[in-house]
Amino acid sequence: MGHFTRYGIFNVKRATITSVLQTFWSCKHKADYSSRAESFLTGSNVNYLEAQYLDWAKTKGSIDSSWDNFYDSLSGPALQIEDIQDEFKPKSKQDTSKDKEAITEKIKLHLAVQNLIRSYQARGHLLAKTDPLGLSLAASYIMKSKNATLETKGLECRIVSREIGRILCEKHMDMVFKLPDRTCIGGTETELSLREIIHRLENVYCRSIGTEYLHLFDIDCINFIRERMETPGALDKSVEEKRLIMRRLTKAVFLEKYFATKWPAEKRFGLEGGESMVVMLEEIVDTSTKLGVESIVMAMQHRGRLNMLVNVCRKQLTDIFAQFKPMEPKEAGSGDIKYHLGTYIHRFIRRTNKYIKVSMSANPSHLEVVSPVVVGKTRAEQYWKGDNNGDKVMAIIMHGDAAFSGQGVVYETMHLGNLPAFTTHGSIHIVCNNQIGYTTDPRFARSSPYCSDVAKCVDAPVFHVNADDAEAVAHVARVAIEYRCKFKKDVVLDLVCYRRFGHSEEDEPMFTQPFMYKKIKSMQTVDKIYGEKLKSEGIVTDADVKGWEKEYMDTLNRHFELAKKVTKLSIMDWIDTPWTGFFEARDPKKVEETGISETSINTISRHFCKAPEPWAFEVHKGVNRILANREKMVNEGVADWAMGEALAFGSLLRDKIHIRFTGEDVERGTMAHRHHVYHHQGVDGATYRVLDVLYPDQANYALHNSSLSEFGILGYEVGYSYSSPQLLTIWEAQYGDFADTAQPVFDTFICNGESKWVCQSGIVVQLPHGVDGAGPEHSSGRVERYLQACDDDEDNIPDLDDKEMALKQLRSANWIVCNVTTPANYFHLIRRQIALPFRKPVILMTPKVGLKHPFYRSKFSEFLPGTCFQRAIPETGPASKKPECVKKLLFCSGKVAITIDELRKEKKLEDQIAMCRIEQLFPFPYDIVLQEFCKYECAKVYFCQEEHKNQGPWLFAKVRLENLFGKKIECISRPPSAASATGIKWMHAKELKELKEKIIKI
Ligand SMILES: Cc1ncc(C[n+]2csc(CCOP(=O)(O)OP(=O)(O)O)c2C)c(N)n1
Repeated sequence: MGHFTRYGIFNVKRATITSVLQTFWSCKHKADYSSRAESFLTGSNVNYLEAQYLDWAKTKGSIDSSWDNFYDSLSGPALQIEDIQDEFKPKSKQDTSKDKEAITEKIKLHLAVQNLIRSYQARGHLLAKTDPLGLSLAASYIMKSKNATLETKGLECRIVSREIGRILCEKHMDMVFKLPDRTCIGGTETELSLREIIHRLENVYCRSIGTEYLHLFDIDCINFIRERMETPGALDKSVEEKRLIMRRLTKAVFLEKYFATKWPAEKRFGLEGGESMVVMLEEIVDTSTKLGVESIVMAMQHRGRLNMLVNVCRKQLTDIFAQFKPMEPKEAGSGDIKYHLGTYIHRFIRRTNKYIKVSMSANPSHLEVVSPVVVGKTRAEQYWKGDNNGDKVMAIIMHGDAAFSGQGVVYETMHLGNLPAFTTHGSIHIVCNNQIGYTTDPRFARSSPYCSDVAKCVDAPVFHVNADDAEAVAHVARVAIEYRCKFKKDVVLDLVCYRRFGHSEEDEPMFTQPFMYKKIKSMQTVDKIYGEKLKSEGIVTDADVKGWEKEYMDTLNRHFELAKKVTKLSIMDWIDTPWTGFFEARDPKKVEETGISETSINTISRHFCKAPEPWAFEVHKGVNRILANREKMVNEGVADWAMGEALAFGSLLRDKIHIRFTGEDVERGTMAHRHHVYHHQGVDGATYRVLDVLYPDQANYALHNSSLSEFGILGYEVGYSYSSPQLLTIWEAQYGDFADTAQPVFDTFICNGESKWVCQSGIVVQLPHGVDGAGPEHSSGRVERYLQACDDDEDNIPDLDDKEMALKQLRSANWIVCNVTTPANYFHLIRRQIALPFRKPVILMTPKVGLKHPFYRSKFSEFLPGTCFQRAIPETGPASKKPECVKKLLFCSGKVAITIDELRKEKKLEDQIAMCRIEQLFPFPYDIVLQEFCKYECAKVYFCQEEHKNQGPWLFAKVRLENLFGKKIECISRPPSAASATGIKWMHAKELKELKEKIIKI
């Protein structure tokens, strides 16, 4: 057959599109026509085109209009095949075979050039010289994993361009090719020689910057980055900019040198080898002010933190230097080491004449735990500023390379980026990639060429940059901030640097990385490298550089002298989120009323049991049943757990307290007891949010189901809770034990954040808890863990005659641990969080069976003014009437109270067994407990729990009770166990039977 055009003119009027396309397809095999047409009409494309044609024929406008011409021509009177032929196809029908070959060759070359350009865009980063040490190349990683020998010169190039050496070779280098639309390397030129194309692509993609962006879903994002990277001259800097970069480098390098000279043996995790991070941050801060950002919330790891505090956050040098000497602290608390402390400042940016607030969050040693915290904080600040799109407030999170690739919480943080209730509208992540984690090489620490690969699963671009090329560093910083502000999406900057010294200043890196450190010893500092460059360009003189160095050294010396005069350490000076005016405006000795008026109870409870109008909103029948039950309870003046909660939330919202409540499935409630959001049964996605429409001018109720992440979400909510005292933040675990996967947040923020950094949080953590036959992992909220972290001294019983004892206990506690058994007590506890003149985290064991159990009910009278949170609930039944007859006094906490109560009723032992429920386990209610102990003089005293003996509150309560009573007490519990509960029904029943027998044994 030969040539494509031999099929001549097709009349396709009555033919189906398939037959036309299939004819093309068969031609493809017979004919020798362009490979472009070939790829256009592949078998699968034929199917696609047919389907699309049918759509188009049915409804014009149903597909993109760019297809109109094509299909018009197919369905027109006659189709000229030539019309849809490749643009490279000659029109003449008398082509010779020589012509054809030439044309084919030309097409092949053009396509190869197009592919080549795309190859560089997609994979150029693999060849980028981002490692200042020149020891590693991303391409080598891939070569190694393919078992190829790296020494095979030029082989790495094939990873990037598969065309060079195969289709394109030296003889084509001076041929001129038309540039496709999808590149900006030409600038105003539309065609370039192959040599020039490669040269420009190498410059853009394979020098100091490795850009990963073609994986992005949004073509606008791709085009934006392409344009910022490829446009000729994009990386050029003005003289002013260059001089500014030089000055910034001088400061960064000289500060580290100063530390090293003055305190050579002091741990500070110096930035040496990565000092251009200061240039990166400064460029971001400057540019962000131009783009409307008013506040940057930052977090970072240890590496170079002091330098960032000084040169970016503008913390007073005096304060930093003073931290190097031992000083008595002004405030109580443990404080923290200098490279964990936070700060905030309102900075004036000269380049833009604008102010910006920059804060650095205090963070613990556990790497990356601060990441979710800081995004939560950012979101909260956006909320308070009414910044719904993240125009004004932005997060910057800095990471180490080993931690960024190793810690799962990085993903748990980044995956929140696009969730409506959690997004911060794009964060900037900066990896201080010194290519080592303590003593471990990346090749033993991750399974991917880059430490930043987690970014790919959240659709974020990554810019790898050689830290020794300061201008490239400034350039990617600017592109990143512009990208974030335009698209409101995460972006990652991977600053590839090295660590000039050991992990800390005490370490000898030659022990473990001799080869790398031999190379490092030969490296010049980045200010020297850049200084030489600028001198050779005639932009600075030696005198300029020396002048800047001297100027900065003078400043350092001046502050060094001032620091000598500082005699006391004030942790307050390092606070990162001040609550201006809150403490001053409150009476420190007063807890506000937690009870609410009858009218409020009425309004909230009636609203909570009312469905929306049926004509407007169709709720599920089951919800209607629940509401009917609620209404019945309201008519009886009784509240269950859900109602107690609604009364607490509703009244706080009325009082303008913003509530944020998240966790897995919290909107309905895991056990389907809450139902704060109804779903329209006939309209997809339509919801009715019950407590959002309670009072016309109420505060915002941010109730949101969260992703299935405990570590990430709890960290986030802790960050949110730091933002303001006029806020109730609650995180609820699906089952209490799931909080285990968020353990670092408890250990490093919630339980000791105030002690380390004087930053208070009123977060409430709700942990469904109870041994009720649900198996090992759905039973226990592991209250023993939280009790073990309480910071009181069990040998030190407070002054029980002091009327302010309870408040003083609370004030000095690191957190509050409760297991409450009545809806009214839950209500008062929640409201007390706001009524206190300070903020404390609450760890609350919440009920499961109790949610619907009649024992867990309260009368409305228990919510009225004058009522308050009961730290312990003494016996009020028959036993209390004749205390001298009581044989057994059981102290307990939580759901076991139901078992005790039911049993003694059943066995008619109500007058012989007294029960005191300890609702607030920490701080321990010594006063109430002692009163009960004294009241039942003849009774034998036990602590009773349903948990296994080595778990639950027993061990915590035991020492306190024994110290208080001055005698030993016994425990009634399940036997010790490794698991928190059995998963075998038979075993559960047996254990329960034995527990019950012990309870009623007189
Ligand atoms: C969760 C956690 N695991 C381990 C450590 C101990 N540790 C502190 S720094 C460090 C190395 C971190 O390497 P990288 O993230 O690359 O940061 P670099 O110190 O190199 O700047 C390790 C293992 C820690 N602080 N936190």
